[in-house]
Amino acid sequence: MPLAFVGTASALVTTVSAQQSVRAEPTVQVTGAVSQSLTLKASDLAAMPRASVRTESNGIVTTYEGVWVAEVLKKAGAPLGNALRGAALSTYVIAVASDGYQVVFSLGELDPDMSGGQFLLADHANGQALFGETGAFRLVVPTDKRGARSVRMLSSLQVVTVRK
Ligand SMILES: Nc1nc2c(c(=O)[nH]1)N[C@H]1C(S)=C(S)[C@@H](COP(=O)(O)O)O[C@H]1N2
Ligand SMILES: [Mo]
Repeated sequence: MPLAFVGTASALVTTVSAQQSVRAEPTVQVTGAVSQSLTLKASDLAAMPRASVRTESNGIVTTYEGVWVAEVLKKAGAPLGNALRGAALSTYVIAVASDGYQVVFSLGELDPDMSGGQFLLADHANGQALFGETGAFRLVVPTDKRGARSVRMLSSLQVVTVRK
């Protein structure tokens, strides 16, 4: 039964590759108008300067830990601090989630040298690594009045400069 054998073998290959994609380590990417695109794993974020914020939603207090978005963008070579001037001020960042949710932030608001908002790329909540429907990474904005920009399942930060 050579044909039956071939069918079985290809089904086996499909099963193995599907399992590998399920087990793949979660990453968050930084792409677009940066000098260095990044693909960051939890271990990469663990090695960067760490920060934490406290949020309260419906009386539930959560402490998120992670890395400031500005630190991640700085690592990718985005213009921040003294370099955030002129055409660079027309830059925005799309926070893209794996369910298709997308939220736009201006680079200026993400820069703590420019603005008073807090934007944390969180990988832990209350001391536990994020998982499940929140995804491994969440963009937490404790200074916002509503939770809508708190992007769960964050998969990438896409950087776009409007002015050429
Ligand atoms: N990926 C993703 N993130 C998301 C949403 C979404 O639909 N998809 N909804 C947002 C909205 S409208 C709110 S109010 C908060 C709710 O977060 P919570 O479920 O942790 O309270 O998640 C935000 N982040
Ligand atoms: Mo919401």
